[in-house]
Parts: sequence; C-alpha cells; structure tokens
Amino acid sequence: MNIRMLKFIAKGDSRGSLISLESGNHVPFVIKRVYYIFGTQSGVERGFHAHRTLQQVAICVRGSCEFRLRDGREECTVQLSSPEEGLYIGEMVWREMANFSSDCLLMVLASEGYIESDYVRDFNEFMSLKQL
Ligand code: T46
Repeated sequence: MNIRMLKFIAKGDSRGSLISLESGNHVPFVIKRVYYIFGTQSGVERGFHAHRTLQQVAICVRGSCEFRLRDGREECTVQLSSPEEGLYIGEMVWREMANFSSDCLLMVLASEGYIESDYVRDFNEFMSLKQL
C-alpha cells in the first residue's frame, strides 16, 4: 500500500521538545498546504475518500486518532498518538478516520492546495479507478 510511517526526531532539553519538518528532508514532497482538524466529537468518523494525486503526511500533534486505509487489495488500521511520527499517504489510498480522542489535534501536510476535483468520494468509483 502506498503508505508509510515517518519518524521525527524531537530536539529536547529542560524547556521541553521541538520538532521541525522540512520539505524534501523529513517530508517527501514540497509542502504547499497545512491544515489541522480538532474538536472532532467522540464517535464521529471523517474522510471516506481517496485523492487522485495528492500526497499527505498526517501527524497527531496531540491526543490520538485512527486511520483505516484501503487500496483495493489490502487494508490496514494505523493508530496515531505521537507528535514524533507521521503517516505518509500517497495517491489513491482510501482513508477513513475514527476514534478521535477529545483532545485530538491532527495536523496534515499536503503536497498541493485544496482541489475538490482531486477527491474520489465514491468507493465504487475508487475501486473501478484502481482496476485501470
Ligand atoms: C484528508 C483527510 C485526512 C477546505 O476548504 N480546505 C482544505 O484544505 C480542506 C482539507 C478542507 N476544506 C473544507 C472542505 C469541507 O467543507 O473543509 C471542510 C471539511 O473537509 P473534509 O470533509 O474533506 O474533511 P475530512 O476530515 O473528511 O478530510 C480531510 C481532508 O479533506 C482530506 O484531504 O485526506 O482530512
């Protein structure tokens, strides 16, 4: 599947911790957009789409949440609960997010701006596109 976990090194001292992310170094694309999701109520699920070309790295900066991922052949669930790790999601991976903790702050780095036509929101369409 077109996903992988990225590990980030925290610079820590007596004052606390700091993580810096640079395009092409810690993140495998040029970052064109950053958005973050917070205040998601317990029991709410999000996502339910894939992206035709977008690459993203999702980082749970605070709290925890779960990504359920599918590429038409395989599926897996990834729990994010640390600011020291990121989930890279390449193009054409179906994602559903669930089990948000009440304090969850999910930051996402994206390779492109917001383009609605890049979304595949119908699972049957996703499956037929994967078979091409
Ligand atoms: C993804 C997962 C992980 C914007 O106006 N600009 C943006 O950059 C984004 C991401 C969203 N929006 C608008 C579109 C909707 O009216 O914000 C609203 C919520 O977006 P959406 O329903 O797509 O949110 P999620 O949580 O289902 O999905 C988001 C991203 O859209 C998606 O790319 O991979 O997080």
